[in-house]
Amino acid sequence: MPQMLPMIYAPEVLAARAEGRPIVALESTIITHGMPFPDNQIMAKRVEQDLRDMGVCPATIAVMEGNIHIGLTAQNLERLAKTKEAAKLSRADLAVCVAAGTTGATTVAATMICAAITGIKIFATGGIGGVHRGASESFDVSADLREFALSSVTVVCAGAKAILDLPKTFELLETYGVPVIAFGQDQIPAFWSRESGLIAPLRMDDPKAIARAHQMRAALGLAGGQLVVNPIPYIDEIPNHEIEPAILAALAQAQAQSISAKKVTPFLLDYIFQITKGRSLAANIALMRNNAVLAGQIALAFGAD
Ligand code: PSU
Ligand code: MN
Repeated sequence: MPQMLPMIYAPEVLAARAEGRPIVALESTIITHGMPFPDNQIMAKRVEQDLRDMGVCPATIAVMEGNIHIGLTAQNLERLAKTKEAAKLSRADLAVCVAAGTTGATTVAATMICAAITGIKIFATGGIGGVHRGASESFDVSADLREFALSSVTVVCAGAKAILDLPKTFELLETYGVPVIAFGQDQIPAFWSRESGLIAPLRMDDPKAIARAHQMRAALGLAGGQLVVNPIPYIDEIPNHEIEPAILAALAQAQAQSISAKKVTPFLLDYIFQITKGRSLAANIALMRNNAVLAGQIALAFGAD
């Protein structure tokens, strides 16, 4: 590992490394830009504890005052959950934030980069970025998609949010050579809903098979990771016909207010949260916990290597 990088490992991550216990990375943009305080802090703590209960070490990743934190202490997690100053970091701005000594939360793309340089193979998130609806005009395509083709980390998510253009998102992943693996069902899930109407290119029902495929990709010398799309539990799902009107209202409002670039995803999430009176947030927390558990199972299947 490069010595000159300003990395700070949480004590529990160092202990897990020393004892050969598996580690799962977690992102921080979902904390700073994806959910309001205090739900964001409650969610992050609960997800971390879910992993500890399985014997897996959580490593929430964020940049704080220029240091790349691999795992956050409870105090740092609270500071991050409360701050309104954190930048939203992707591949383009991660190095600038570290060099400038400022604070930023890592998106899926930036979390993958940090996980890869520290040798963490598996990462759990809620939803990934993707091709936005209207992308043929706006060219708004999340940097997350290209990252799956570059950083060798297996990412567990609940699909792409239905605020996106799902067919285009998965077409682009195919172009980039990213394995998209539906867990336990044939369809790609759509974040708040279990079904998207799209059949996944690959399906696996066993976390061990996902771990083996990850290792084989590495053995073949293929760059990039795998994307595991894990359906939200039945009891927590919001059916498509119920969430779609909220999505359309949010998209119309984003257009009316000329919201663009990095602000789009947080704006839409917040607006949908307001319209659904918190139901979208409850679903988001449930699917995040569900993804962490699957990531933990895959991490246990990897073993300590
Ligand atoms: N999914 C969520 N909440 C979030 C995000 C995704 O449920 O906050 C964040 C992730 O960090 C993801 C980012 O990487 O949104 C994508 O942003 P953009 O569309 O600007 O690339
Ligand atoms: Mn974007």
